[in-house]
Amino acid sequence: PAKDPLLNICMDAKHHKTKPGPEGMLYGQCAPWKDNACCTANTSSEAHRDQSYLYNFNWNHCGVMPPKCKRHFIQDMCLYECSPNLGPWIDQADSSWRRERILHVPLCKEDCEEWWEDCKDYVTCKENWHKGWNWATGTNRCPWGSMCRPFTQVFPSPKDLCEKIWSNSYKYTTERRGSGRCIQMWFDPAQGNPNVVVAKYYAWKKR
Ligand code: FOL
Repeated sequence: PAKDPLLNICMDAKHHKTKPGPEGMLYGQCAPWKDNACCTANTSSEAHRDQSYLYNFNWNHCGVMPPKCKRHFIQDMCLYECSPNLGPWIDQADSSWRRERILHVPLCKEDCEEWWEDCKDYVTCKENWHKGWNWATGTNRCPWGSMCRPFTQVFPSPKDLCEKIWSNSYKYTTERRGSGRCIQMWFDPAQGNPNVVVAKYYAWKKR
């Protein structure tokens, strides 16, 4: 059978490899993708750093982000940079720093809810973290006139967080982890990558 062009591919973005393949070692929370990844080992370790060269992005723009919250942002970055299973949701991007993006990736309910739950105590000044920062110092700072507010005020529900923070990269779903119907940010690689069957299902639905 012909190979489906939406499966096992990498988006054309800032740090992605041209095609997925084994990496031997990926750093920390990105390790689950080591057998087949769109990120290099170097990108995987940068994804764990504050102010990494990847996007010069400052997580601590309204005070220090607690570790239990930051780990979800690291996991999101690992999925975004490393996953070869986001093909069905690759879309053209109208931005200076990438040609392609992901749009409406159906995120598993638990992954979204735990992210929101663990970040509830943090504070931020923006709902969309992709655009509109003040980059005058080389890193993102809150734009003039935007106030640091509790996370729960900026993102009243898990759906608000997962959908709005990265310009609709994700779609909030009520599908459960392990259902084969939603993408997992977190998984145990001992049982293989659960997102492979999810991409297959949605690639097939799109025909
Ligand atoms: N995670 C997910 N799931 N989806 C993503 O698209 C994603 N993107 C990033 C990180 N994790 C992600 C990359 N983050 C800028 C800000 C954040 C960022 C990349 C770049 C930035 O330079 N923003 C400028 C506008 C640049 C432009 O659009 O031309 C700004 O105005 O703040």
